[in-house]
Amino acid sequence: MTGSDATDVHPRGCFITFEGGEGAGKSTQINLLAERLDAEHIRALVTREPGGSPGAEIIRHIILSGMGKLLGPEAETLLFAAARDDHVHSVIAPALAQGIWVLCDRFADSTRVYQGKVGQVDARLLSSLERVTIGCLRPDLTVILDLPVEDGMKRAAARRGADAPDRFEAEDISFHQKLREGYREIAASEPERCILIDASGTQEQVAEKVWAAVQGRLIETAHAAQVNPA
Ligand code: Z5A
Repeated sequence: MTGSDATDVHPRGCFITFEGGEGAGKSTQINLLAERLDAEHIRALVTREPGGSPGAEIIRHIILSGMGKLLGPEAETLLFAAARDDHVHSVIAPALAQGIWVLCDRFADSTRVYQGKVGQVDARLLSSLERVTIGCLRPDLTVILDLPVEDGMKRAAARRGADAPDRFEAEDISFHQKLREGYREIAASEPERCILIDASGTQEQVAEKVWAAVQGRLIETAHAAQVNPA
């Protein structure tokens, strides 16, 4: 497939989100996927949440410093929503409209799991905020990297070295266990959108599984639509 093929068969870029617990390998895999898409001449933008736009990066700093937690769970949720609103409207939606693929490290499922399932923030508040911030925008594919909690925490600690843990890294093991359950529930309830990938292999083994999902669910589907238009 060439770059022009990719945008021709899919006028709007594909939107892929990566989710999972701490240290699951999202950043690593998103960058490997971007390299693979580049080799296929598919234009892709790598971004992240919270953050991804200048305004949202400022909010990220406030959240990860622990300041948001001091304001309470609802106010911290509003900070995530404000960051997402800016990111979606100034970065994600314009890129997709230009046919650029967007690979986002965490998105709305993180709010559902961290603030909803684990943080117990009212589901009505979460769904109202989701409606305002993302509207009808849904990922075409969500890759959920699944890893035993202890392994993810070990990976994250090794990467962090002597640095202090951030707001979420500092939470205890039961918090991270609930996160894992929350992601597995989402994967089971939305199989058309989500794929749960065992992230315990080597980076290369995991990358092969991610690529197989992207090829099977997005690239081949786009080809089929081109060959057999509705
Ligand atoms: N949050 C929220 O509460 N609500 C929301 O709506 C949103 C987010 C959007 C952002 O943290 C925090 O915000 C996040 C949820 C919350 N909290 N946590 N924790 P972040 O962006 O700073 O961090 P993160 O998203 O959790 O990612 P991470 O911990 O940095 O990990 P990762 O991206 O999944 O993993 P990695 O950096 O690719 O890999 C970690 C290390 O493992 C690294 O040294 C790699 O080289 C190594 N690695 C990667 N893959 C492998 C394999 N396969 N084998 C061995 N080692 C590996």
